[in-house]
This record gives sequence, C-alpha cells and structure tokens, in this order.
Amino acid sequence: MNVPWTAHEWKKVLVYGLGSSGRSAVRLLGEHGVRVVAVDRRPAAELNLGELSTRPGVDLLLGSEPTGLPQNVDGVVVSPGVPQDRPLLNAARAQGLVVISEVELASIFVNGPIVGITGSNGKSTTTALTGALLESAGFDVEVCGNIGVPLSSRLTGPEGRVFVVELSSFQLESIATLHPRVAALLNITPDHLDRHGGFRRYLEAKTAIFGSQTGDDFAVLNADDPIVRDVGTAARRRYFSRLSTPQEGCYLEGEAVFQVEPNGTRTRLFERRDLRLLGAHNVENAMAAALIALSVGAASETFAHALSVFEGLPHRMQVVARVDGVIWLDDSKGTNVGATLKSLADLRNRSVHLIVGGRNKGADLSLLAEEVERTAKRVYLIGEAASELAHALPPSVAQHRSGDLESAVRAAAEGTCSGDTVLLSPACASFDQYESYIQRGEHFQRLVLEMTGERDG
Ligand code: UMA
Ligand code: ADP
Repeated sequence: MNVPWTAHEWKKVLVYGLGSSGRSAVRLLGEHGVRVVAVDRRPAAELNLGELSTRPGVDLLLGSEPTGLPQNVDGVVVSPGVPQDRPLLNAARAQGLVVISEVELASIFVNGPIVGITGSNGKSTTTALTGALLESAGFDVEVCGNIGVPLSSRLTGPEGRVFVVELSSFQLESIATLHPRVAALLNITPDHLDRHGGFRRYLEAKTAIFGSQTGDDFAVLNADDPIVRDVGTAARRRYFSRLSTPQEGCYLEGEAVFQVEPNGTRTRLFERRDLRLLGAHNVENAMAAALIALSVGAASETFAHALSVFEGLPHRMQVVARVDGVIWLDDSKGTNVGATLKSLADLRNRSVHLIVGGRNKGADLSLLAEEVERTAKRVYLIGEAASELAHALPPSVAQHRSGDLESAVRAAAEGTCSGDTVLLSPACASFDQYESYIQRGEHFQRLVLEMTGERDG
C-alpha cells in the first residue's frame, strides 16, 4: 500500500488498540494487502474480535503491551483511546516510523468530500444535525467518526458521498494529511487535560483539523468564542454567532436565523421554534450545521423541516421519565464542566437534583460552583471525583455522598417534589465505573424506570 507520508510502501503495520477503530483499521489494511500486527492490553476474551482472531496476515499480541517494536514494521496506526506516550509508540517514533490515527489512514481512501467537526462540546449533535440537513437537501451522506462509527468502516460505497466526520482531540493529535473540505471548530473549553498534558496541547490537537486546508476550503467558526474566533487557518472563514452579525456566515436575530454573504445578501434559514432541541447551545449547533451544509453546497429550503423532525441523540438532555411532576433527564454525555454548565443553564433556580461525578479528566471542578448554587436543590456525588466535588461545590447546597448511580437515583427518588428536575450530568468521564457514557446513561435510565415505577406502584 502506497502511503502519502513516507517515501516507501507499507507492507506490515502495527495497529495499536483493538476497539472498533482498531478492528476496522485491521480490515482496511487487510483489504489492501498489508500484513498487520495488532496489539491490545486486553485479552482476547474481552475483545470483540470476530473473524479477526483467525484472519490470515493478522498477528495478535493480546493481554499485555510489548515495549519493543515487532520486527519489520513500516508504520503504526493508533486507536483514539491509546495515549501518545505509550512506550511502544515512543519506540516506533525513535525508529523513525510514522504514527497515525485510524481517521488519517481512512482518509487516504475516502472517495468524496470530508466534513470534519470538532470542538469541546456539541460535536455529536452538530455532526448528526449536519447529516440530517445534507440528507434533506438530497446528498448521500456518511455520518461517522467519534460519534461511534469509525470512518474506516464506511469507505465501501458509491463515489460522491459526503463524509461527515466527528473528530475528537484524540483522533486529531495524530493526523498528517487529513484534509476536510469543510472543517468546523464549535467551541473550546478545557477537556481531556489529563491525556493531553494541559490546555495548550489540547488546543493544538483541535486546531490540527485546519492543518491541510487551503484557501479553497471552508472553516466554520464560532464568532462568540474568543479562542475559536481568532484561530489560524488558510481556509475561507465562515462564522456563526448568537450575539453579533458576522461578515460571512450565520446569525440569530430575534427568533430567526439568517445567512449573510460578504456582499450583504441575507437569507432567512429557519426559526428558532423550528428546532426541537432545547437550549441556546443547540441553536449554536444548528447554526453551525446549517453553515457547514451550505458550505458543502446544499440549498437551504429543506433545513427548517429537517430541524423540526430531528429528535436529538440519546444521553444528551434526554427525558427519561416524568413522574409526579418530576422530570428525570439523562445527560450522561455531559462529560466535562463546560457541558454540565450548559445543561444547567436552562433549568430553573433551586429546582435541580444534580447527579455529578465519575473520573475527573484534570478539570477544575470548582467552575461548577456558581451555576450549581443557582440551580441545584441537592447534589448527589458519585464515582472517583466524589470527594473532590464535595470540596469544590458550595456548602449552601445539600450534598448526598451517593458513591454510585443506584444509591443516587434511590436518594433522589425519595427527596424530590413536583416541579423538580433530576439531572444526571456528570461533568466527568464514565470510565471509573462504566465502559462508556452510553453504558452509564443506559444504567441510569433503567434505574429511573425501576425506581419511579416502584414508587408509582
Ligand atoms: N488500549 C491499549 N492500551 C492503552 C489504551 C487502550 O491496549 O494504553 C486498548 C484498549 O484495551 C481498547 C483499545 O485500545 O481495546 C482502545 O480503543 P478505543 O478506546 O480507541 O476504542 P474504540 O472502540 O476504537 O473507540 C474510539 C473512540 N474512543 C475514544 O476516543 C476513547 C470512540 O469515542 C469512537 O466513537 C470510536 O473510536 C469510533 O471512532 C468514544 C469517546 O469516548 C465515544 N470519545 C471521547 C469523547 O467523546 O470525549 C474522545
Ligand atoms: P460532544 O460530542 O462534543 O460531546 P454532544 O453533542 O454529544 O457533544 O453534547 C454533549 C453535551 O454537551 C450535551 O449534553 C450538552 O450538555 C453539551 N453541549 C452540546 N452542545 C453544546 C455547545 N454547542 N456548547 C456547549 N455545550 C454543548
């Protein structure tokens, strides 16, 4: 397989991590005649290997991670969940090998324009919304990436499809030539600081999305975010804003969203009420999605209807139950402080029972304090971050040291009254107690339905 980043052909490649991205990369490499050595610290029994366990041309090194490089390896494809400082990756770099992410590998084979969407929050929602808007306008679309579907698993298909790819900082920190026709940076607040070793490196990873763009491409940027607004890019800038009118882009005026072109032409795109999703942040996500779709070449006539039927993704402010006047909301995807603050922003004063905690990713959790003081009646602290949260949150708000979700939901079910909202918005990763935010959200939903059902009965 000829690769653009090295002078020679790749014949044998190390794939590091055998989650969905790694497995899909192994298959892609196999289709192109490349032999693979695949490494994962987990044993085979914990991996969903399927036919890969017996596939010719694939050697598996499972259950531990070698520190030295296997022989005759030409390059490394790394999964998003594998940190860049693993000894094996250092050994590869020391030998002059290229280490690239699964999305970078996949991007060589993509046969249509790539739309890349990143930011600290709103990526998945904006990615799904962009897919919906483009589909409504008649485009053949693949919605993939960090949203849960590896790009390398969506390559087979007709030419001309638009690849709408959610890109995380984990994926972007090892790209080389990935070249989005449209790249969107939605916002930047601290996240994954433990993995990147600080905010500067996190920001560098995010802005790598613009690295291969030229003046023929588009950068879709949030004009209301001071860091994003001034980000460096060679691409043509198009801004979205809730607070001002950009020279070129999309903005909210009263209850309507308009597109504005550099010559001053204004087009009404949709009304705020067209959007089913609640919250100011979802107006931003919808504006970003509209601007991306316009930049791909979509006509806007179908946007309002497409937005009106878009129901949102699970585990993002999802209503689980309404029982005895109490609303139970699953925002398990609120995995950083910025997300939880946005989710609290639209809730009434002193009405919220907030379930918060999990694994802190290096964030300053005291940034939650002011909004918690305004909105929360009681907080339920779970997971590894419980003690840290107990100190970071204001003493004026009652605390329940729940430890886990089951105890939190039980205590909340006993302590609520009509008009209250119970919100799971952890501001932390799930990995201390769950495999993913999805598993955490599903567990919450089951508990809520069991316990509120019990009380009903
Ligand atoms: N592993 C090692 N050594 C290590 C670390 C991990 O061997 O030091 C192994 C693990 O045992 C595991 C594999 O490497 O088997 C890691 O796989 P992975 O975590 O990259 O899992 P994938 O299934 O490939 O999922 C990844 C993304 N996961 C992460 O970024 C952590 C998924 O995003 C994404 O949906 C998927 O690729 C498809 O593109 C999840 C996520 O949490 C949802 N993303 C973060 C977020 O949104 O905040 C960035
Ligand atoms: P991501 O994929 O970046 O994690 P999601 O679309 O999954 O983003 O939304 C996760 C959470 O982030 C939501 O539940 C909400 O609390 C918050 N959020 C969504 N959009 C935005 C936004 N534009 N700005 C800030 N926070 C947002």
